[in-house]
Amino acid sequence: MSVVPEKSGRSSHLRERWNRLQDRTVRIAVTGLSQSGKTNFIISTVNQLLHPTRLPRFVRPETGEKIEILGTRLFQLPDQIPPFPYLELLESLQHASPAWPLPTDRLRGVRVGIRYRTLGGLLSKGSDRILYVDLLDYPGEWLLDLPITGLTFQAWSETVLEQCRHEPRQSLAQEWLLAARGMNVMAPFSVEQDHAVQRIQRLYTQFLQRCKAEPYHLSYLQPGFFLMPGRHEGTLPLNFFPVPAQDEATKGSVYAELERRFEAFKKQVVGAFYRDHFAAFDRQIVLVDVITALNSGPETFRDMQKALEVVLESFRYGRNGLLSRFFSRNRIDKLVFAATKADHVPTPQHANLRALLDTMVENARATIGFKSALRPEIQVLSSLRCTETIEVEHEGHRLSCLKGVPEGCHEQRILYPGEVPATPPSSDEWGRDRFDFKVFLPPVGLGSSREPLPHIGLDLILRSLIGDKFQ
Ligand SMILES: Nc1nc2c(ncn2[C@@H]2O[C@H](COP(=O)(O)OP(=O)(O)OP(=O)(O)O)[C@@H](O)[C@H]2O)c(=O)[nH]1
Ligand SMILES: [Mg+2]
Repeated sequence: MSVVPEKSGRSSHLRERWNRLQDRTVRIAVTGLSQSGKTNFIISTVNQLLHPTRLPRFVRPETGEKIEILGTRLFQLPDQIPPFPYLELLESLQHASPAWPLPTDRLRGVRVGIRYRTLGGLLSKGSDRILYVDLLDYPGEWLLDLPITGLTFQAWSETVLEQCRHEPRQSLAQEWLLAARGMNVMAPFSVEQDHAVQRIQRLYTQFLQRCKAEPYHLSYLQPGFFLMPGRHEGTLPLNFFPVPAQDEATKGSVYAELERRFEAFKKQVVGAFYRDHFAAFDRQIVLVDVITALNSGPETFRDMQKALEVVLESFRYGRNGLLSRFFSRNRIDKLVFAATKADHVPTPQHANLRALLDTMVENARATIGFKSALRPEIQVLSSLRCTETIEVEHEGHRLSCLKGVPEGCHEQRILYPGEVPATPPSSDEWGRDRFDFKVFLPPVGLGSSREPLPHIGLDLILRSLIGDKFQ
């Protein structure tokens, strides 16, 4: 199978606008913090769409007429967004020794065209229609930077320094804090000073990386663009770090230069993302790896809760919201949150997983006073199902267990993974190593199957994201 490039230039631009007017393109943005499952979601979604006979039944929303899908095809996006390498990634998953995708730190996209017609009713006599489904993969870390745009350099610095007074950040922050305190930020800015700034910025970024990595898995880390710089890597607007407030920042000082770069970061990095990309998204799915957060303990879990509050800010439209700085019109009309890697727990626990994410999102909504007509929908998802649920008799009880190949093993095992709580655990409930959900490897032999990739919940998510777009 090949990917058909969409023609660029004026005619394609006009066709693009016409398609949009006709509601024939739906641009779905896929995000989530790193390793939440974005790339796998896009691989599997494209794969399901390219197996049209196995897609869920769609109906025309106004009339209930059935939709017949005549064929689907892969395209490149018509704009300048780098292509999502679907075929390459699928090949790796389907290899005799399957490999998960490598981490990605920038925006990428792919388009699937769905040719269809309505069955019965007047329109069946008309011509076929095409719905273009654009899927864009971008790091959720970028959404964490929206609140920064409402802060001064001093206010933002104080927020970060306050966070660093608590564990585990306090211990992890020692190196950059020591270096930052050793710098005279009131000194005149010079090439030598710039060298020192770069060094401290690197130490600060390493601190964020350590917070994000094993075993902490913290989520609320700013600026998210330091962790996922994408095309801004190494540029000046990313070259600053938080500094304690100064009585008077003299013109030409290091402090004044850091402040200037911070302001440039707000406009040229965060602003550019919201203006150039976010403003064009029609629908958004946010992937949340609740299971890894449970495994990592109470601090990580609470941190993820805080990150969810910040992520929701990007969907709070209105004249006074932070978003109104970048665009005026509300475009995203559907917002889905999905708990990923649901195959790490047996099927009977999916209801709890869903309820847990629902409560987390509801708590985030309540905390930030999110009262939008855009009500988040909650789903449970495994883009690539790596396990099977089986019932096992144990000491007179029936236990739902998982069969699959856990990471570090070479053969299938049957494991009882423990239970997912339906609500966030209270302080007493956390206990030592309370949760220990295992990671499973992709199934072998996917390449020889004519079936689409095995999944959990993708059909429901697809119905929700594109079902009403068949006209
Ligand atoms: N068992 C299982 N593991 C999954 C699934 N989806 C993702 N994973 C695991 O999660 C890891 C990250 O998945 P990706 O799709 O690369 O996640 P991402 O959000 O694109 O990650 P970054 O690009 O690093 O931000 C994979 O390497 C797998 O280990 C799934 O459906 N089932
Ligand atoms: Mg990725």
